Amino acid sequence: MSESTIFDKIINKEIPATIIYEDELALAFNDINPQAPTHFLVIPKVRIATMNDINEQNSHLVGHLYVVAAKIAAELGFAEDGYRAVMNCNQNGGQTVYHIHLHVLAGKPLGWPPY
Ligand code: D5M
Repeated sequence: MSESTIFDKIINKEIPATIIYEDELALAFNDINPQAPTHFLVIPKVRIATMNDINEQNSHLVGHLYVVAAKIAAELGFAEDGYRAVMNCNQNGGQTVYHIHLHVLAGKPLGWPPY
């Protein structure tokens, strides 16, 4: 597993992304391969490779991802209709980028279970 990912390049503005929110801890940008009318990712600026690497020391960053997601949901106007926030972990979870990210999907009724 490499030490950095394409998301570091987005954080450092080395490659373009449609950034919709940024603060000192987190960044949110539109997913390049949207799976819903609205699909963006919320990531911590500090790299945590997978959900398995979340611990007592960095869990405040994960909580912050949810705060940011809910704030954007309110600002973009889909909080009341509803949405899904999901984090994939490792191969069976469908993770492809090893820098944790909260997928936020909205804009239509979403299917469940997700297969
Ligand atoms: O999700 C990784 C997600 O990252 C996947 O939905 C595509 C998205 N992605 C990958 N590269 C980019 C760039 N450059 N901009 C925006 N979105 C991107 P996972 O849960 O790891 O499968």
